[in-house]
Amino acid sequence: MVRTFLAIDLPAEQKKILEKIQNRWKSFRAGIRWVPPDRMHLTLKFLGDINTFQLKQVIDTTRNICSNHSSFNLSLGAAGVFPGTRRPRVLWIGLTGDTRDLILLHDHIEEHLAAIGFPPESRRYSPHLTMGRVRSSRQISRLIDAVYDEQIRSAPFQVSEVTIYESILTPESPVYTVLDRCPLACS
Ligand code: 2AM
Repeated sequence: MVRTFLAIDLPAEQKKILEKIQNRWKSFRAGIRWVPPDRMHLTLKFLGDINTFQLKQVIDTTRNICSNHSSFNLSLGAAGVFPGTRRPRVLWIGLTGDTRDLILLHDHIEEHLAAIGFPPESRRYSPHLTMGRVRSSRQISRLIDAVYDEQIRSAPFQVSEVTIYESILTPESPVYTVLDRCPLACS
């Protein structure tokens, strides 16, 4: 079985910006498990454990969907917390730019993967980059104020492929391995 998810990778320049923001947030010394910037990605669909036959179907389906979608541009957007400030669990950064293209791509992936047996998410898709996960309430309210005050500026980056990842869980942190890269059509 392969623990699989589909994601959009970020260019090095955006990861640098995210690292700088994260370093500012780290200075609050709150109880957060931080996502290392080199591992940050925009999840499109988490599939969990699938077998090798299903993986082949997922690769074929995703490649087919991507070949029918043009590449598009995104920029880093405002920061926030999930599910809300009263019980924060995830600190995230959002996206701006061609978000309609992103949602369309996501919806097609949901629809076509549902047709091969992967149930669609019941929750609405909220595209986000997870920066950290809350582990304790230590210093959390000061950090949350800083999250909402964050002014994020980034140049647009082109999204030109969807990456299929394997996620291997280890006691320290998950290890992600690229299984396939599915190119989007040229825009
Ligand atoms: P997150 O950033 O919102 O936590 C790999 O685990 C990726 O799949 C993570 O980035 C995570 O998104 C996403 N994901 C979505 N649902 C998940 C689940 N039930 N278990 C683990 N990861 C999940």
